[in-house]
Amino acid sequence: MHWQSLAAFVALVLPSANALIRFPCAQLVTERTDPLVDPGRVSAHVHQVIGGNGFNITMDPNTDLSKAATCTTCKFKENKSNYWTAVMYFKHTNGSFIRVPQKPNHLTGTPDGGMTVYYIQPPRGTKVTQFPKGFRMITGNPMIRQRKNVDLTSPEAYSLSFRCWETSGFTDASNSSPPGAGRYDTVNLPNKKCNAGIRANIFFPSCWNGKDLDPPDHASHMSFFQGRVDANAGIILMNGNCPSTHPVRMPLLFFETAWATEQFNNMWPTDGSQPFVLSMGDPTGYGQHGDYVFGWEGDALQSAMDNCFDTLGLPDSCRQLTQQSDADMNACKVKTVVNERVEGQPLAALPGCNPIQNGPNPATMVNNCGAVSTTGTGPAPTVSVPTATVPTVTVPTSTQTTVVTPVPTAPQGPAVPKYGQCGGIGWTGSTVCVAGATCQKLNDWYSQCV
Ligand SMILES: *[C@@H]1O[C@H](CO)[C@@H](O)[C@H](O)[C@H]1NC(C)=O
Ligand SMILES: *[C@@H]1O[C@H](CO)[C@@H](O)[C@H](O)[C@H]1NC(C)=O
Ligand SMILES: CC(=O)N[C@H]1CO[C@H](CO)[C@@H](O)[C@@H]1O
Repeated sequence: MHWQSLAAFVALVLPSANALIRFPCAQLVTERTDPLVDPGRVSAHVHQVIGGNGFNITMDPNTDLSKAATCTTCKFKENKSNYWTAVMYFKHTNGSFIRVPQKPNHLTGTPDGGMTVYYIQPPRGTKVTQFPKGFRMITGNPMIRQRKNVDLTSPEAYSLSFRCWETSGFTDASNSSPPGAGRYDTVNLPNKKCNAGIRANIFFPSCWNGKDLDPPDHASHMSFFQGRVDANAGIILMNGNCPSTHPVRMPLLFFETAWATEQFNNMWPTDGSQPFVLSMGDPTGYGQHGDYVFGWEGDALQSAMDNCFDTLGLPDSCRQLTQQSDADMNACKVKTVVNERVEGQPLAALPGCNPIQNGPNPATMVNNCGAVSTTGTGPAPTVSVPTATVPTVTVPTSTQTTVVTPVPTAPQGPAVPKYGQCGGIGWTGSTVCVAGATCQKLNDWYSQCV
């Protein structure tokens, strides 16, 4: 978002600006796990996960993540929460799927992929309560393929969207309207080329029923606040009452993910149809969803909410919290537990059983397609393994993503930069890391210089 213009907008239009904290979190792991929806099993589709290294295929709600995790990919160390969303793939006209890399958002430093997380306070004077220990929630529905039938002026209608960045500058027009609002945002995936990439915007509901930490549907304990949304402002700074069924006002949790779709703009199909698809086989974008597992230490989040009142949310202005370096964020990783290839090379199919389903009817679950189903004991991955002739996947060098170029020829090239790939089945590139980094195996398919 273009903060100066937002700040100006706020000063002019809104009676009080909501304060917030906003911080980058690098990628922790990308694989088919979802400890909320599919605890203990391989999940239906690929997720990109950020946050503390207490993340696992099963996460006991009684485990205190702030103690179980020893590091986090987020800027603030106190935050051992986990956050995840679907992953975006580019579908080439030849049928191959290539993971779209994530890139750093504006003013977030150099995180290795990942997301920007916001905790937005209600206007001054409204009490905000931090999420309790064991709290979890999901927003969005991966199965839907058309716009959800909600009042189009309601906060929910503005909660999930995509920003089409026309240019990359921080103060440029296509970065100036608040997320979910203005003419550059759509609820579906943009149906045109976005020259500077696409940012996914996910707002969670912020009113809690005060009772359930994580009901079976992971969602009914939360509600959006009430009120009519100003179409030019969206909900980021909106005030609204919580409904009587869900009276407890929590921080408004918001994720931004910056997808480097621009590098595929010269490979669009000639019929002009948009070629991006979310990992659940969703080419519409309506199935966008986000997951949250609370894991802050003690009352660290409450203290930040009660004491940090920067309307720009800059980490430096929240002295209550402890920052760590980008290098330390990027070094926190967990090993994958699902033995399949999900990135770094063209895939013959989306991981899992996720044929593309265009809708408008809800997608149906496909089972028994031969994909890995159970950790350790399932059948071998059916995705093709790279061969000596695997072609080059181009990634921008300016962004630190873990999707790295497989080199078809030389078995040893120049030293691999930090966080680059240095090994894995079929890897023919260099296995030597730059000075100060060592090659660490994350799974059979991927080793990384850390
Ligand atoms: C993740 O779960 C597996 C299987 O339950 C366990 O072996 C492993 O130690 C866990 N990893 C972490 C980081 O807790
Ligand atoms: C499809 O094209 C991409 C880009 O050139 C390439 O990387 C991939 O290997 C191709 N897939 C097949 C099945 O030929
Ligand atoms: C306030 C606090 O306890 N901060 C801790 C956050 O987590 C790191 C480890 O990642 C500890 O070193 C800090 O003491």
